[in-house]
Amino acid sequence: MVGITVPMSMDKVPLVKCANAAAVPTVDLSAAGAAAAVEQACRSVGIFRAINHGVPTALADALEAGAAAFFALPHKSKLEASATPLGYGSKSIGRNGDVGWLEYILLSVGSGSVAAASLPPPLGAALEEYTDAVREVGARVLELMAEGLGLAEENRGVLRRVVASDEADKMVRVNHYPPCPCPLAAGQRGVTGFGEHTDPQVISLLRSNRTGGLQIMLPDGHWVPVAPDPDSLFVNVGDSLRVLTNGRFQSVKHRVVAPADGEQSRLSVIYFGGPAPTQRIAPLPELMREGELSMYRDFTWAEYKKAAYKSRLGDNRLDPFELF
Ligand code: GA4
Repeated sequence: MVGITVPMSMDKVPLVKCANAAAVPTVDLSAAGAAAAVEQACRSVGIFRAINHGVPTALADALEAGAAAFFALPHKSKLEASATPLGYGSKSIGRNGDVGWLEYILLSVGSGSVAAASLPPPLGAALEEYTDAVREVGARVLELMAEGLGLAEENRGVLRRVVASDEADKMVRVNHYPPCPCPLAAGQRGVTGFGEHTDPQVISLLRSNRTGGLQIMLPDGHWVPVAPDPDSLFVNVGDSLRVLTNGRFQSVKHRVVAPADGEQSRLSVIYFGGPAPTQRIAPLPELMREGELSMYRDFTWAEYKKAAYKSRLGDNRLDPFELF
C-alpha cells in the first residue's frame, strides 16, 4: 500500500468524535416486501443496506483490484490521470478549501460509458462494467421507492426516469483512505477522511472493502458507524430525492473517518445518479396529497449543482431553497 505522498498538515485535518454502533436497515431487494422496506428506510434514516442486489461479486473484485493497483502508482502517474475538475484528486475536496485524509478518482459517467480514457485500461474497463451494473440497481431501487411511496403502477417509472436520460448527470467516485499516521489527542476518535455532507444528487450507491469508517447522522443528531460489508450496496437518498418526495425521504448526512495507523486502507466506490441539467427538481405531482404545499422553491439541477459547488462540504445546501 502506498500512502498519500504529500503529507497533510495536521491543523487542516478536522478530528471527529463518534457515538456507539447502530444498524442501518437491511433490504433484500429480491424479497416480496422490498418496496415497503425501501420506503421505510428512506423515510426514517435515508440510507439502507441492499442485499441480493445482483451486481456480480467478480465485477466489484476486479474494480477493487484495479483501483488498488492505481492508487499504488507514483503520485505523478496518478496526477496524469487528472483532468480538473474531474479525475484524480488527493486531500482536497471540491473547490472551497475542504480537505480530508483520502485520495480519489472522480469521473462523470457518459451515456452508457464511463469517460475514463486516461485511466489504466484494466481499471477503466472494470469501472465501466461495474458502473453499468450499479446503474441498473439504482434504476430498480428508484422503482421500488416509487412503489413504496404508493404511486400507481403506471407512474412507478417517474423517479427512475429522472436519472435515466442520456443527459442525466451521473458520476462515479473511487475513494482510497490510507491509514493515517497522525497521532490522536486524548478523546479523539479519528481523523476525517471525508467530512460530513449530504449528496446533492437523487441517489447514491456505495460499495466498500472490509475496512469501516463510514458514519451516518441519525435524525436525532447522533453519529453512528456503518459496519462495512463488501457484499452489500449502501443506498442513500440525496438532496434532490428529498425534494422530489417533498421531504418524505431524508437526505442522510454522512462522513468517513480514515483508518488509524496499522489498520487496512478503506476503498469505496460510489455511483451518483443525478438529473439532467434542465430537470426541474420539485415534489412529484403524483405524490402530493390534496392541498399539500411544496416545501421548496422550484429549481433545476443545473441551478442546484452550481450552488452546491460554491458551498462548503458541510453546508446545508437545501436551506436556501426551503420555503418553510
Ligand atoms: C458530495 C457528493 C459527491 O462526492 C460530489 C461531491 C463534490 C466534490 O467532491 O467535488 C462536492 C460535494 C459532493 C458537495 C458540495 C461540493 C461539491 C464537494 C463540495 C464541497 C462529487 C458531489 O456531487 O457533491
